[in-house]
Order: sequence, then C-alpha cells, then structure tokens
Amino acid sequence: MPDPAIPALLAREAFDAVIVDMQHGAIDFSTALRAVPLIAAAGKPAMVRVPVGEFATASRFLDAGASGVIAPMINTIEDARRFAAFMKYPPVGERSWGPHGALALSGMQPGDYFQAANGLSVSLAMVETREALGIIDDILAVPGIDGIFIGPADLSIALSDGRELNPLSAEVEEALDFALSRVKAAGKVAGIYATSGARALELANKGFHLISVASDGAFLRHGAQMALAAARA
Ligand code: 3PY
Ligand code: MG
Repeated sequence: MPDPAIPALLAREAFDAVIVDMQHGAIDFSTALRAVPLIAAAGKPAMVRVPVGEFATASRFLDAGASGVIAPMINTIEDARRFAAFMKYPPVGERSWGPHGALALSGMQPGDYFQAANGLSVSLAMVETREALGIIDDILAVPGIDGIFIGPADLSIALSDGRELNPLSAEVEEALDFALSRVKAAGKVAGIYATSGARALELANKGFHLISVASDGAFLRHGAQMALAAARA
C-alpha cells in the first residue's frame, strides 16, 4: 500500500524484517524511500523488492539504508550478474559510491561502511520460472548473489505452462524442495513468499530462512473479517 506509515506500523510487530514491494505494490520510489528509516527506527532491516530489471533502483535503496533487495524474474546468468553488480562494491560488483542514508542510519564512518557494505547488503535473486530453476546452481554461484527468493505464484504458472495459478501445487512443492537443496549445497540463503502464517510455518519447517508472511492488504482484510465475524456472531 502506498503509505510509509504501513511498513512503519508493521515494523513494530514481531517481524524480523519488513519488505517493501515495488514490483506489485502501488508504492512509488520516494514513498518507499521514506519507509526505509521508519523500518530501521523499529530496529528492523528494511528490504525492498524492486520492479523487474530495475537494478539501478536496488543501488539507490542501499544508498538510502535498505538492508537487502529482492530482484524479481532473474531468469538468466546475465540478469544475476547485473543485479549483483549493482548490489556490491568492487571488487565484487560495480556499485557506485553515495550511501547517504546508510551512513546516517548506521552512524558508520564512510571508510568503515565501504569495508563492511558488501557483507551488510543482502541480494536475493527471485527464482520463479522454469528457466531460473534450470540454472539455479549457476545463479547461486554468481559472486555477490547472497541467495534466492522463490515466487511460488509465478512458479506455478510457469510449471503448469500457463494452465493454472496454484502456489500449493505438487509441482511447485517438488520445485521448492529441489531449490532448497541447491541453496543449502551452495551455503546461501533461501527466501520465499508465503500466503499465510500457517503456510509460513510449513516453509520454515522445510528449512527456508526468510519467509514473507502474507501482505499488508491481506492483513487488513483478515483483520476486517475477524472483527466483522465477531461482531455478527
Ligand atoms: C510470486 O509468488 O510469484 C511472487 O513473486 C511472490 O510475491
Ligand atoms: Mg512473482
């Protein structure tokens, strides 16, 4: 939702991090930018999902003090390399210097931030197509890619050749297990989107490290439904 008060409010709940979604969310660049220090003020890492292919935007969010970026539809090695290049300073990548918000929020000296930044800025490549699954080892091997983030909805569309949207399908489940085993073999991080808290628990039990538990709109709808059900009972 396009208001920084929403991630600020959610950051005060018991989440480990808050993800601002610029791929499908209606939030614009400057509004999302304002969310970063509000999330950080709650002591939580601010993460941003950038629109498809907008790797320069990833750098700008790191400059503003975001702790990590999720890049959707990383379907080729070149996509992964370009994403990593914008996320990491040399010698790993080609990130350009100018971390105004990261310095202000962390209080670090520029030289110290420069030394630490590549380890502080988490880059997660979204695996959500057949192509990406097929080259998952190569994506994970790209220097500067810290892990993957699975999009089970798009994956279900891809794996069914466009026949269905079913993030809980047997095919998706099999792909999740495969992806997770590859991430573990690479010693990197596995993230995934869950459509509910109950699903998030299942995915945590499988071994995923970072799990997005539904969305602001879903929370609002759920809260409204609960209150109405109680009132109408
Ligand atoms: C997907 O399920 O495809 C996602 O990108 C989750 O947000
Ligand atoms: Mg997706």
